[in-house]
Amino acid sequence: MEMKEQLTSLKEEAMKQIKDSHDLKALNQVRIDYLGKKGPITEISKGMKKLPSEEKPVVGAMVNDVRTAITEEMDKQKEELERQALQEQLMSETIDVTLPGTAVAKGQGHVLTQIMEEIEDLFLGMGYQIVEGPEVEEDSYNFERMNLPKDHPARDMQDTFYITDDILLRTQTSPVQARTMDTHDFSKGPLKMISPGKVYRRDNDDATHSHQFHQIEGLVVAENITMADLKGTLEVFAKELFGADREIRLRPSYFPFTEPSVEVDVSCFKCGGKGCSVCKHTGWIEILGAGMVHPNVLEMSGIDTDKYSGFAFGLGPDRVAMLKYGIEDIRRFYQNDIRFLNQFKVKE
Ligand code: 2U9
Repeated sequence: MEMKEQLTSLKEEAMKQIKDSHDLKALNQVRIDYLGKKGPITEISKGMKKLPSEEKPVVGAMVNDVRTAITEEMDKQKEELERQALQEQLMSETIDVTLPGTAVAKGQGHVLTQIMEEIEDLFLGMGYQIVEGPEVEEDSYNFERMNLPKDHPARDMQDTFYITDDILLRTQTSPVQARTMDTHDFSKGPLKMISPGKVYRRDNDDATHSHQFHQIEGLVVAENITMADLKGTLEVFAKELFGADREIRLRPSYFPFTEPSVEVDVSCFKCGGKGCSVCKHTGWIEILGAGMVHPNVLEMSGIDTDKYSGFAFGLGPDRVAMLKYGIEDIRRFYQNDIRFLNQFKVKE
């Protein structure tokens, strides 16, 4: 039975070639070679016409079986090749998660922001609230409410950026305190606040002057507030900011908005008071102005001065940062030179 043998060997041959096909192209070639129009299976089908009629169904069934077997084997091999291809692709695309990453450059708060936040935290810890206010202010809040009427000679001390006759860039943050005193409900407890922020003076910029700098002012108004409360508060402040061994001393001074007024020195944090270049060989560094709030200032906010008194103080974070880090030019803070700013990295 020659045709049957032929079919059997064709099947075996095709199976072997399918197994040996290592890519889809080769596999497709096997399909063309065996099942194509000019392939042996088609030839055998055509030759069946010449067979005796009783053999036709037997051979016909065999042809179908062989074709089915080859087709099924091809599908299996195709699946296997695709599985292998996918596996190879997955392997080649593997990410090694243990490789070190690319470092992201991290910034930090500006050195002045760092100092101001340190001071804010300190006063928050003593129960003060932090209040901010407008930089464009009314003359009345900036000067008149600070006991400096329009014709007051002390106004010459502060050259001011006027926007109109009545509107200016604030020269201190005290107007924020005046606004807060206006609305504070003293029946609910004492007023304890600090106001940090930018202030402006019409100065020519040089190593020690900047037309825009920073201030933090503090204010406490309550019953029975005395100079002792002021001194105790500033002592805690100086020790926290400059070290536990620091001492303070008060020298008489004058501000229109406080009476009496003092200038506050802290013992030198560099030499401990012996005298060095930082303290200009005096052992003391001036860091604050302060005093008991002038009764006129309290009265302008409608506060009963028979019942209430207060203390206030002011300091310049620019100056504090310059002292702390030995920075000799205030303009450094405002030039935004990244090499300067990056020296004040916050330790993690
Ligand atoms: C109210 C009443 C009084 C705030 C005060 C100073 C003294 C002071 C300077 C320090 C260096 C400004 O930053 S600086 O240039 N400030 O000397 N400031 S008492 O007095 C007030 C504030 C608010 C209602």
